[in-house]
Amino acid sequence: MKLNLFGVEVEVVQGDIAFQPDVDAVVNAANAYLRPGGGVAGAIHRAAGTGLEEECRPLAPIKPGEAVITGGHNLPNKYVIHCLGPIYGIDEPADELLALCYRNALKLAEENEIVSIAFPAISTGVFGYPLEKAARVALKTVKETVPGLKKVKLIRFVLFDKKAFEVHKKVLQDLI
Ligand code: AR6
Repeated sequence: MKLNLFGVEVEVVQGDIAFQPDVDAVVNAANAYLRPGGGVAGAIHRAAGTGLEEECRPLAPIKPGEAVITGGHNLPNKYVIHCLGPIYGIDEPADELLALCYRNALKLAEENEIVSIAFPAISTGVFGYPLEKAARVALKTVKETVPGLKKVKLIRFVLFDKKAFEVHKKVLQDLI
């Protein structure tokens, strides 16, 4: 599903964040130490190779809501933007910290003249954020941010499973 908001394509697809060869940047649902882990971080670091971990080391640790940018190494993307989402029930206020991830990632994208960017559903795996709540925060934040974007023309949400994909599609439809 795809729609145009203020000249920016906002798209929701089912797929693997580590295999998005047609976008400039992919976003990592990182851990504070920017190390490989499970889920998205594991997939991104596996595909990028150990050079990514080395580039990440001096940038860590990061705080919930923060984002940092690196090269894509062996990924098909020029950049990786690493965001630390809130651990649900621990890092508060969760909705504000999650929104901050998306805002900070898009800010870095603008600063680096990134035209296309793909996000996973940050915090909805190991960090336990309820899927629909997280989708509402993510898509609302993107909707609020797009009018100010000058460089970014495509924002893609890449959902791993069908359920997450359906939830994000519904939330995007509700927002318009
Ligand atoms: N592509 C797209 N989405 C994925 C993929 C993939 N390859 N793999 C999982 N997902 P998570 P978090 C979905 O746990 O909750 C890591 O170990 C997954 O189904 O990757 O922010 C880090 O090292 C879920 O909906 O990120 C951190 O310690 C969503 O992506 C911690 O987990 C996010 O799941 C971060 O936890």
